[in-house]
Amino acid sequence: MSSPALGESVRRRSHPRRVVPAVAVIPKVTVKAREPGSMRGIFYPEERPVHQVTVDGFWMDEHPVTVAEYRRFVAATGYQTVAQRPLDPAGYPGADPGLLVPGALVFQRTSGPVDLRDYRNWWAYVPGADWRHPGGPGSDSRERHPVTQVAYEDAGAYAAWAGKELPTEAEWEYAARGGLDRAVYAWGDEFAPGGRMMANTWQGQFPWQNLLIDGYEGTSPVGSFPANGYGLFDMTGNVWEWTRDYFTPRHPRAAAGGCCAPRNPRADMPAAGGIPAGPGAELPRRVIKGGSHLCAPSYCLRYRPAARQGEAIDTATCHLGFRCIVRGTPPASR
Ligand SMILES: [Ca+2]
Repeated sequence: MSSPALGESVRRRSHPRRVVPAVAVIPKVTVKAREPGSMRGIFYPEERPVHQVTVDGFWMDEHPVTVAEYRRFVAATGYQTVAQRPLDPAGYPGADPGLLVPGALVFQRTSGPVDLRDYRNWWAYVPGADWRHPGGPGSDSRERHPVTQVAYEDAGAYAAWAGKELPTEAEWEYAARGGLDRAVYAWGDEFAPGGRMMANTWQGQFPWQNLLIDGYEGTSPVGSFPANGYGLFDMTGNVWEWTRDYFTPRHPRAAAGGCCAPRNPRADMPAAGGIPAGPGAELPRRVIKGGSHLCAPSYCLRYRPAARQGEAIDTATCHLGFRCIVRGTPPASR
């Protein structure tokens, strides 16, 4: 994982720290609970077991980092994202040389139902796709939308420059719950209370029928849907968000007990079972949270605080972004 070293190099250049507004004072020493909503049949194995942890207070960006904010970082540092760099053929034995060019994964809506077991039916590696052109060359990156096509390293580099950090999974999930203990969604137990859409997800049959009941295909401007109880926008849907924790197929069993909740847990060691990356090598996966505009109940009901997924650290896609936190002393001039 190269983000700490990269972060240091960015910091040493003494660029001014640009900090976006951070709201949401999370009370100190709070206990959160994971409740995967099993009573409603909403439960994926990787969310188990339900357990409690304690997290200290922190400040969190009120919305995912936007394209405009990422643009300021790149303008100040000259930073080049993973998707903008050439690929090393040694790391991709047997790969089509035509695909070893800078690019990223772009979602392609299909014309009809496809085999949902094969993600290649709707994901395409598009040369030239990057944070400026999330849909590929010629596509635009709208300034108030979450930045996408950023790998884990790219998120860490921004956070270091901004004088912030990426949240742990526990911190992210606590913040997403907005004070609602054990609710299925970040706003309660009902997906669309009173018929009101609360987040940018996918309605219809994935990946071919997007009914657009929420008004958006693809990403939406940050803040387009109601904030949660902590004043945080887009903790659900729109884009998945990187956290700093390595992915494990389930939560630690030892944490399932009723006492002695671990304090500020973090997964600092990669688990076995990463993504193959060359002979004898694996790419570790980090936890991503929140779900995205591509999450549909028919395929991926993961727009819930408890839901989680592992993503290879070098992956950049059009539905994955991040936001930052500040631990300790609240920021004075955010
Ligand atoms: Ca949508």
